[in-house]
Amino acid sequence: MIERSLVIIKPDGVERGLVGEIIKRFENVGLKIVGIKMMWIDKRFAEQHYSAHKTKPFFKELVGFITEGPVVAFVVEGVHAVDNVRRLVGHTSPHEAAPGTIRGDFAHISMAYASKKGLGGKNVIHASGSKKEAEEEIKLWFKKDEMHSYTTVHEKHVF
Ligand code: IDP
Ligand code: MG
Repeated sequence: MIERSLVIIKPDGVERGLVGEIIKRFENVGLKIVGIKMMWIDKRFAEQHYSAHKTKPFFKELVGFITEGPVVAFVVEGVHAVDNVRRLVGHTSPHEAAPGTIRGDFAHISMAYASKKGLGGKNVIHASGSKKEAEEEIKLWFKKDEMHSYTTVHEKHVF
């Protein structure tokens, strides 16, 4: 039941100075950060990360968006981490994301609006969509020696 999930603060989130705000939300619920780094990924890496979306009409714009500035990538660990992280992140389209979620609190655009403008949907953050996706994404983004095992003070009460 203890899972790991990949989170990426996208270039819009980094440029808006939301890194601290966002990380805090995962720490607040007792999820544990086991790896973290800033990266400015290139087109090839972005295409690999979003390979499941290769045939989507917004693929090129999405790759353009995720490579337009540096991102902060981290791996969180905890009980049902994949679902819990998605719950904190909120709906893909910020205009449908509930207040209290990261996308609902820090953005309001819709994917329809982004597509109409010919842009990738700027929704601040990425989170793995399933356990399988999490495993693949963590392998792509993090080397084994970039991840750490340690005990947090929360674990006594949260895990
Ligand atoms: P997710 O990030 O919530 O898992 P996905 O469907 O996997 O959502 O889409 C990946 C990313 O592609 C979204 O986070 C968003 O940035 C972008 N995206 C999704 N749908 C659209 C669209 O219709 N137009 C433009 N960009 C989109
Ligand atoms: Mg997804």
